[in-house]
Order: sequence, then C-alpha cells, then structure tokens
Amino acid sequence: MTTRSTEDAVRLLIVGPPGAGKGTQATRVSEAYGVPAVSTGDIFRANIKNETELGLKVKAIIESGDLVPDTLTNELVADRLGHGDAKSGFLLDGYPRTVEQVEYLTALLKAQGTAIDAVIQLEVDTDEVVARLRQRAIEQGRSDDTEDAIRHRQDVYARETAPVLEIYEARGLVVKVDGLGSVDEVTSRIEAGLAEKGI
Ligand code: B4P
Repeated sequence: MTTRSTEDAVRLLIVGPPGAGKGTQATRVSEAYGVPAVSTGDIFRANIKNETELGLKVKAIIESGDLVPDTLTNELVADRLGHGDAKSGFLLDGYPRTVEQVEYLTALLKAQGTAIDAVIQLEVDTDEVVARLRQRAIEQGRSDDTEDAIRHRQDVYARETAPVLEIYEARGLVVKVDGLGSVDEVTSRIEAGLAEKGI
C-alpha cells in the first residue's frame, strides 16, 4: 500500500444505492490510494455487535432500513477523521447520506483548511442491487437485509441521498462509474475516472 504525506493527501467519497458495492470497492480503492477506508455502516455494525451504548441506540433503526440520526452520525465521523491516519486522506464509504451531513462535513473540513477532492458515484439499477442484497442475505445473514428493509433502504436512498449527489455534481466533483460487471472491472473504472481528475 502506498503511504501518503499530509501534503499529497487525497480525500474521497464513495456514494451509491445500498448494495451498489460501496464497501467492496472502498476496501480496494483505499489500498490503491494509500488512505484508510472509513465506513459508517461498518462502525455502526461493530458497535451493535459489541453492544455499546451507540450500538443499542442504532440497532432497531438500522434493522428497519432507516438512517441513523444526523447528529449521531456526524459526531462519529468527526471523531474518526480526528485520528492520525486520516490526516493524510481518507475514503468515506456511506457518508454523507443526507444534505445535512454534506453541510456538516463541508464545514468540518473547511475548518481544517481542506475539502473533498472527488466523489465516486457507483451507478447500479434497482433490480440488480435488490438481487445482490438478497444474495448477501443468504450468504451473510445481515439483519438489515430482510425483504422489507431492502426495499425501504432503496426508497430512503432516493429521497435522502440522491440530493447529496446533486450538490457534489454542482461542485464538479462527481466521477460516475458503471457498477455493473465484475468487481475488478468496476475497480478499474474507478481508477480510470479518478485519473481523469488528476487523482
Ligand atoms: P452500509 O453499510 O453503507 O450498507 P450498504 O449500503 O448495504 O452496503 P454497500 O453498498 O457497501 O454494499 P456492499 O459493498 O456490501 O449501511 C448500512 C446501514 O447503516 C444503513 O442502511 C443505515 O441505517 C446506516 N448508516 C450507514 N451510514 C449512515 C449515514 N451516513 N447516515 C445515517 N445512517 C447510516 O455490496 C453489496 C453486495 O453486492 C455484497 O454482497 C457484495 O458481495 C456484492 N457485490 C459487490 N460488488 C459486486 C459486483 N461487481 N457484482 C456482483 N455483486 C457485487
């Protein structure tokens, strides 16, 4: 893995509907660019597993397919990005997911004199993401991959997260990537899209 200095730090987001492959690609892209992948979903799931105070608060929300309240999520991200390894950049997976989270993140980074460099938008149609999540339900048994929660999460994405992409689009930061095909093919498209932006 490449190691980065704070001068050549790269700050990336990966956004897409639930099941688009954000987590899958975040691991690979973070290794390729030498930055930590920070997944809000993974942090919440670890807290639920360890039955922490945060985990107990968010368990039912996540299982229903709703979003965790912005205040809790924002605090968690601010804390994580304060760790030393995030000083030389990061790849945020699954955050921001609401307009309020975008505003919070923008202000947080601005206070540090930094900003997001690019937003990877994984494009996968609803039929395909639903099929992937049904498969994950069989293979991993994740408690938020029930039929009702899968459908509900797609609705929440369309309502709450699609406007997030409009904001970053207006800022000229979005790299649109076709998320269909093999995992390797998608990774190659992401790397090519970032290279076009000089990243
Ligand atoms: P996440 O953990 O972000 O869950 P996700 O959207 O389902 O995952 P992802 O898109 O990463 O899918 P994956 O790579 O696994 O969020 C879970 C919950 O946490 C949310 O519903 C919410 O309640 C809460 N939460 C998280 N962030 C929040 C925030 N900012 N604000 C509020 N609440 C928040 O891929 C899916 C499947 O597809 C896998 O099985 C994978 O193997 C497969 N796959 C991947 N790439 C593939 C490919 N190219 N072809 C075929 N299959 C592929």
